[in-house]
Amino acid sequence: ATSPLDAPRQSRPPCFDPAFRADVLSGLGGRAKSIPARWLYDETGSEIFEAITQAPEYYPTRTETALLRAHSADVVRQSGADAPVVEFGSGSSLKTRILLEHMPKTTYVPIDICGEFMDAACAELGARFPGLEILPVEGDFMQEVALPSCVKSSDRESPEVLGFFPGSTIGNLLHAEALDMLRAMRRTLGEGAWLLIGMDRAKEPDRLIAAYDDAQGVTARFNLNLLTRINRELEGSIPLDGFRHLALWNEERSRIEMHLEALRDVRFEVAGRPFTMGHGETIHTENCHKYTPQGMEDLLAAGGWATQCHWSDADGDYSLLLARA
Ligand code: AVJ
Repeated sequence: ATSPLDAPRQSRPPCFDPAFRADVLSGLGGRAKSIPARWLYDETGSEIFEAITQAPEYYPTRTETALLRAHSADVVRQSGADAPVVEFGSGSSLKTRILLEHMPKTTYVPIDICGEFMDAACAELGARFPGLEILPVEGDFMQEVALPSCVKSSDRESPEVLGFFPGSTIGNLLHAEALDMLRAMRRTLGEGAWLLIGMDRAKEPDRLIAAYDDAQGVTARFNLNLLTRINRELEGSIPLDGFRHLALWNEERSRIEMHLEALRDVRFEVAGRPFTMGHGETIHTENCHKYTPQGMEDLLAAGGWATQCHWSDADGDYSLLLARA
């Protein structure tokens, strides 16, 4: 039975995480303000991100999708069509479907911190591939994750596992974090496992900036949605018209940075605490690292993964790599 006192709980968004409050308060409290990029992806943020992938300037998704179409058969020839597929992050549906077309009867294991986000993706894939066994695992893939016992590579009876990490999501991480994650993935999947990973290449800054500051303003909405989320979930009073989206190329670190820039001096509260920002001051909200072809293979190698195949498009914009533990 629910009493009126329970009512506010029901309005709590799915996967509400007390870490959001902690990250925002500490991120706004310091001198150089920053909030981890993972908080951009609430329900609205995830929807806006889907719209970004359709923007004409945002080349990564369509380029990676074409690479997957061209090379999935190759991948599966090496891993075997029975290799369990372990996806890090819950199915970015279309890309996952392209791969699974070639292995419709295998086991699919999406790993995501949010079980609720996985449900929809799994239902869709289940309808599409009736022979597919789907075993979602709730967990943080920045650490070793315990897989269902039937999918472990180290079990010699079972086929080798194929890890899948598309989208150049690795680019969100700093070098040391990316290394830790690759090592954790190796522990999760076991020796002999395969990893199919997408990574974006460094290129002319103008094209990169356009991809992260599209003319239609979709990426701007995506970034500014973080402020809306803070206002809603953390009782914030941040003036939305006091900020603008900023995408800059950091040449030294070879990354696009997204920031929210204050357009004037602003003062606001979050979770009952006061904050002030000066005109021009920014909140750093995301890093998107871009790699050289050799840099990708070096990063994978340092994380315990030997590159077996390295595919790119004709313009050399994006890489799809198949590596082995
Ligand atoms: C989902 C992390 C791969 O870095 O390109 C796109 C996120 N941010 N536009 C990327 C993003 C702004 C995207 N990843």
